[in-house]
Amino acid sequence: MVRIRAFEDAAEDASQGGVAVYGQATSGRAKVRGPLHLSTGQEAVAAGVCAHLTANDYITSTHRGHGHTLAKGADMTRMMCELFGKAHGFNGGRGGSMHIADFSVGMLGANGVVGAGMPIAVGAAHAQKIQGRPDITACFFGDGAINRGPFLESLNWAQVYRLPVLFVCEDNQWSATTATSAMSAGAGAAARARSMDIEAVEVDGNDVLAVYRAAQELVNSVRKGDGPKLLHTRTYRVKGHVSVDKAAYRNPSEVEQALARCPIKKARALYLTMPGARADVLDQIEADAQAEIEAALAYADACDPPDPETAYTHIQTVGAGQWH
Ligand SMILES: Cc1ncc(C[n+]2csc(CCOP(=O)(O)OP(=O)(O)O)c2C)c(N)n1
Repeated sequence: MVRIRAFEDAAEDASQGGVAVYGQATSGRAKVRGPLHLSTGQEAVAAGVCAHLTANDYITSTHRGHGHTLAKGADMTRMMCELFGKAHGFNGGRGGSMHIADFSVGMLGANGVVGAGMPIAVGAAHAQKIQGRPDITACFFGDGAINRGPFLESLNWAQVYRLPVLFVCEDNQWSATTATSAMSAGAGAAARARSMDIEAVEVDGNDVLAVYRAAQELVNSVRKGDGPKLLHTRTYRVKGHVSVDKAAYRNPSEVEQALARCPIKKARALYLTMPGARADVLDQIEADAQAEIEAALAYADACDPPDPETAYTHIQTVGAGQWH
């Protein structure tokens, strides 16, 4: 959680033209350009779920995917390089924040199209089942995605074929500038899953222990071959929809309440109630994350962009069926 927070804070800063590593804000051009969707305050969902996944398990993610990717084991430096548009990035600097994929850790892709990761997850899980593998796929999606067709199709297909998928609804209560409650009929993701006889569990998404425990049971069950399950995590989107969005459309009091429920603060407080707990251990975890992000920023800043000679690589000439 602490590494994800460090990453999100640094990425936000870099998108505004400041680079935290130098200890000063620079007013020059932003190092990260384009839309940046931050998962600040939602770290417990990624951490609590991915803690139960092996390197061979898959995940699919959303447009807000940095946390899921880091929690699945992806390298922080390569992710920052991707945000900076540099050659060492996961996609050679061509994808940016919303198109990160790292197959080496089973991260099949962030996705700028809401809900589009869901059928990809189900396809991956179908392959896992056909191949008789012991692996599963965890599919992260937002509360807004449940109103799109891929949600219905994916849950249905996964249940009909009893596929090894854990659907994880990261319910941060907002869908861009609209409160999800204002546009979703019924009782939400869990109720819709139950209507298809898919077991669904609802949990406080800011309580990492609660997420961890609920995910543990569901992952074990999916891995055993019990078919798909759904975990509905209730959290909150602390930042605006994208980094430039000041979120003036919402009541500041709800943000304050969410900040008071910060999952990292909550986990810290809980740990310190335990016998033998040491605050210096937690301080060291934070210091390590800070050192790691500073090194990642420095590397990304110094790294070269993709060679202009390769500008047409990975481009398909539409109609000609030919890749360059
Ligand atoms: C198919 C599609 N429709 C609309 C959009 C524009 N859009 C981007 S993010 C977003 C809101 C998504 O909300 P949610 O799924 O709850 O995820 P969150 O942003 O809250 O993490 C919308 C409508 C899109 N990217 N794709």
